[in-house]
Amino acid sequence: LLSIAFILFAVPVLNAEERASNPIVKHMFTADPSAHVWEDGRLYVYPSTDIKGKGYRSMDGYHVFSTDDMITWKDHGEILHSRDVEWSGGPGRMWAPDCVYKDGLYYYYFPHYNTDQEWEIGVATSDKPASDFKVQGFVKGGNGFCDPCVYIDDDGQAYLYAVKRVKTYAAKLNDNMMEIEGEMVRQTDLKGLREGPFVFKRDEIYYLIYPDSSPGGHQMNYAMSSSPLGPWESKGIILKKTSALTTHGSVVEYKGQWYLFYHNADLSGGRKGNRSICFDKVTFNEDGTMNMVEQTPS
Ligand code: FUB
Repeated sequence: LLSIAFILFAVPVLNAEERASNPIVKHMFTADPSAHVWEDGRLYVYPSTDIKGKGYRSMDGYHVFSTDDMITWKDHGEILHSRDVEWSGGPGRMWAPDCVYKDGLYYYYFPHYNTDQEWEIGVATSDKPASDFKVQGFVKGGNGFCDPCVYIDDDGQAYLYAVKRVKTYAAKLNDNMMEIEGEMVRQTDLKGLREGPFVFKRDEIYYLIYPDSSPGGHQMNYAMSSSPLGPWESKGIILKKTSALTTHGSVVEYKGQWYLFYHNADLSGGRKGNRSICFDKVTFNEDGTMNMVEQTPS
């Protein structure tokens, strides 16, 4: 009896926290990690969820993970599912998300199909970083766009980056964080861009990292600019292909060290739609250029 009780109560605890090297989540498949450090001092990762044995179209909900030591990761559980989305066109197609914090609220952006089977960028909000998200609608002016990234500059202005037909567009977001100011403007000069832009700033330089379409496995590239809306100068590759076909990630500084979050497919033995999130250190040169990231093997 004692051993049955142990199994019943121990399994959820083991699943909720993982001590990990790459990949950092092993009890489920995860991809497209967007990493952020919030005011509570923890680093949170907002990935998409891959479904075991299935492909990208089946992706249907989101978990959040967090750490305070880059070793032990807590799974906060599922924060959103297609059934929570009033304007949903049906299950699946919940692709790469992002999250930002503004004036006491966390804004969670997720691409999902509407009833016309077209992409919308959904918006859910919460006053907590990893629970209680409520869908508020979708970004007005964002129809047809996927892979949202939202960046808030030091002056409080928010920018939305998103992808349509393998091109990245960007625009300012209004104060309500749900409407585009003007129109989405094509960001040219992003050599070879395929999808998945992520923007961050370091020492007054804006960086946009993005996957290319390299055959056999996409590689992560980066571009630099002195403005959040470009023009961008493509600088080359920072992550060579992984065991996954796609690549998609984010860059964040935590406790004085910069990291690249990305995914591979080592855990599934290279299965395209069964990816796993990873991280590795990233370093910069004096002129701000980035060095190639070494992948820690799984
Ligand atoms: O995870 C589904 C899609 O695959 C993402 O939206 C793309 O960026 C690619 O990683």
